[in-house]
Amino acid sequence: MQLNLQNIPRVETITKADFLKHYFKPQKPVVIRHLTKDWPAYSKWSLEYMKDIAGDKAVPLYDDRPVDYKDGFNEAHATMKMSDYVDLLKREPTKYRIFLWNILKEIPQLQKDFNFPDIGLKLMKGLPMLFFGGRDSHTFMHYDIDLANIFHFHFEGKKQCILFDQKQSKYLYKVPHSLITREDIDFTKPDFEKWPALKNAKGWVCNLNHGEVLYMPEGYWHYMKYITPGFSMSLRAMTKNPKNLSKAIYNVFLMRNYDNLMRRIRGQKWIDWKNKKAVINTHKSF
Ligand SMILES: O=C(O)CCC(=O)C(=O)O
Repeated sequence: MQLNLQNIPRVETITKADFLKHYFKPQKPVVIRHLTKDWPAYSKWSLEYMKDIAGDKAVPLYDDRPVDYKDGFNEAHATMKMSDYVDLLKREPTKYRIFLWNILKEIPQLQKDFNFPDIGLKLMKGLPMLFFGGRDSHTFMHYDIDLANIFHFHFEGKKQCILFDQKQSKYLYKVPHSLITREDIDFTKPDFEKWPALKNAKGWVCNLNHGEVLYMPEGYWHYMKYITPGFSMSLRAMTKNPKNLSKAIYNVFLMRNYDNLMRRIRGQKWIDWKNKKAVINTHKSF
């Protein structure tokens, strides 16, 4: 048995009007194959180019260890020089990923290599973020704290993306007071004996190749698996839905601080309780 996933539609190009009508308004994902064809990044961006341009930068790295109460929110697990990291990615599979690396702050000249596409949404200019990963590494199933619309551009290699909308949360073993599902679920081949509610979830899947962009609607859950080493850039546009905006404000100002406080007070017991609650809540409602 496999997850109930349908292929995300793929288009070669798209007009602003069609994007808004067919994907943004109904909040459906889409892969656009040729949106980046006229960017310098399309021919320039590769792991080798990143090594040349940012080789001396110390980069924060994340692996797939479970959340520890001692870690701060999104706190890195290690750091390495970018040149050593790219060598590692090319040499062997590694769990180490770069997550949310702000290009403008770190390597401003990369800004000349791309533009903010005119797709009918106001993209946030200050927040282009980079993500890197090694063969077979993955990013846990999560959604973004601000429930933004995300345009996820992929470079070098192949990446699998599995998505669910927020209505599926009740089947996904969502950990309370967080933005993640149980980290021990392998969404590429889930154990349905252990996680039976996943049988009811309906989601989406695609493989992204060099230069392709995936549009992820507001608050969509995403699980990314790097099939080969590569990297991606996300551009985002704020949610336009008042309900999602209030959830984003709640997440940023209340949820995150409450969770940090509880980690300090209750330590690992808080994390263990949340993980148990993820199963109890899901099995209660499915
Ligand atoms: O590709 C990744 O490693 C994570 C991407 C992601 O979480 C995002 O674009 O919001």
